[in-house]
Amino acid sequence: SLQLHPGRRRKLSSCNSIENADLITSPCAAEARVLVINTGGTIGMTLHDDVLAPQANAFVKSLRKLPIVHDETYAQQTRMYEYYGSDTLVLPKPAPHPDLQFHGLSKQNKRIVYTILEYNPLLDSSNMTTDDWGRIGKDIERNYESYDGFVILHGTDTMAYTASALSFMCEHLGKPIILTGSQVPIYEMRNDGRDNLLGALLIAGQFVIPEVCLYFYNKLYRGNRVTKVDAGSFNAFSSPNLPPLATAEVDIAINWDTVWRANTTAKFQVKTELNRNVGLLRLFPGITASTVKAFLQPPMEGVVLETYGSGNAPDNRPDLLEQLKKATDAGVIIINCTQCLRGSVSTSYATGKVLIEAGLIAGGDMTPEAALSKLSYVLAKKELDLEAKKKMMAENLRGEMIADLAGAKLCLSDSRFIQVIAKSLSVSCKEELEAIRDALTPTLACAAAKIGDIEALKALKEMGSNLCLGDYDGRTPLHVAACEGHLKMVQYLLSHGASVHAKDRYGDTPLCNAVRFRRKEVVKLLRKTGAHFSRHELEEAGTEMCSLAANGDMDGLEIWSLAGADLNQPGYDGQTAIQVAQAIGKKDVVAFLLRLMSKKSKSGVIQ
Ligand code: ASN
Repeated sequence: SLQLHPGRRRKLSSCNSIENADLITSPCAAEARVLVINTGGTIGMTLHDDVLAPQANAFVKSLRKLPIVHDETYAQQTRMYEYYGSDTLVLPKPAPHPDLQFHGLSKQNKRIVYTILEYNPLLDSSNMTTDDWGRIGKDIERNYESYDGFVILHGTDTMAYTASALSFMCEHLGKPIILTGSQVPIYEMRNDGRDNLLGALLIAGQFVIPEVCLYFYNKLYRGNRVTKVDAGSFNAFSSPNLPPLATAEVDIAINWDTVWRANTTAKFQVKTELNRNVGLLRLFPGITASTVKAFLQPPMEGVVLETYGSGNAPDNRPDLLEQLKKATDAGVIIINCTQCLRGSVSTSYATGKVLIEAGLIAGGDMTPEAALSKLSYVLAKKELDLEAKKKMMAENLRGEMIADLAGAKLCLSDSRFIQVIAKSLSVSCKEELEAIRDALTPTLACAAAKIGDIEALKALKEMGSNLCLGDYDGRTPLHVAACEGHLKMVQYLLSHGASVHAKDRYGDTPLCNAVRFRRKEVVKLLRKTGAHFSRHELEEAGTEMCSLAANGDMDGLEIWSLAGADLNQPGYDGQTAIQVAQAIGKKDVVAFLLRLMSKKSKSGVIQ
């Protein structure tokens, strides 16, 4: 019954008018096909002897009677069952949806035709094993080309594990795979199953989101980012470290920036080989070394160690650390994940550093579910040696973590930076791109400021770059533009958030730079915007102006004056510039200084 029925397509292809898509005589124009794999879970459970258990062969029959999820008239008039089989249903025609048109995915609202493949036995998800994950993966692979998207009905208890595992097993995925289920059976009067099923079907059928996702309570999440957080609420899942990929409120709003981008030309395939010698170990105060030792014994090959806070473990427990070190030396891969619901492991504490010394790999902001299934997937890769597997564990494979981009924040010559760029060109998610962008911005913006290329700065700004950021020497684009005397550029920067008070590593502000390079107009503009010398700089200016006076450098004196220096400020020996000029007989300088002073007193301090 899961065969594609090309006959229907061919027969109906004689209908040539898309405008007639809503007429039953021409259903071919706007249909999306979704395969629903029903693995079990509460959504299809009924009460037996006072406990909920899956009910076989009831789901399709029940849905067929629900007009909200099935349009029997359409099915009959288009002879749908003949072509797609009796386990196929079709959603009613949805109201026009502007979002779909906006994204150009579908000019028409599509009919979602969905075929249900029911597993036997149906499982409470507590009974799921890695074999079941493999079965789901293979069924998707087998039917991949016949459907636009896939919905997996699954119990909520282990849904986060299955979603994580499938995200890794499905390599080069190009279509949506959406897991959903419910907290209350769909047969109950008040239930969350109907909404969850409908939402998952609509998204799977109409949006090309090439990810394994989880849809629950009006939100679409990245599957490997979720965890079940509530046993008694319809809002059962949380994605603590990544915002939802979509929200289904009045409109279905897809957060396209966060959606994983296809990064390969390779064909979709499902890797069902999984290593089961993996485990989760949660640290707790007082855990004994023998517990840890026992846990890490062969055949254990990969462990997710759930540590405290930002990836910490006791650094006063050599017995414990020794067991961890012994295991990693023996080739066990241990991933450091936090027990906290939200946040990431870091090495800012001594108690975190000891784990790196013990050979652990930082798991970033991965959920334990994602880390465990990733281990299972990576360890099963027979073609890779241990080092390659470790490297893979530390990398962001499917958006399950924010890769360690610390290197990207250092400088361009850091080879890790280049690697990160190279990687992000092929593997990218919103967070990675933002980190790269932030790392590149200062350099690119300073380069643009140097040549006065406002268009380039505009482009950077449009990317969301912050033009106030300094480079490795703390030099901001405004510093550079001030040095070069690019007045328009300075103007642009000042009106787009650049700070006149930014100091580079030498303590210099853009005003200091403009004075040094004698950029008169820039100095004026900066002063107008509130730039000023520090008190210390103003004191130092005395000596500087004395030597300018001695050299007869009137341009220099004017610049200092424009920049706010007091022409009467004495130098290191107590003499002022005018006294120096008088002493050495530079009458023109004296006259110039007097003119400047009277001009200044007439017009106030700022020119
Ligand atoms: N025990 C059920 C399961 O995971 C829970 C549910 O689906 N709400 O199959």
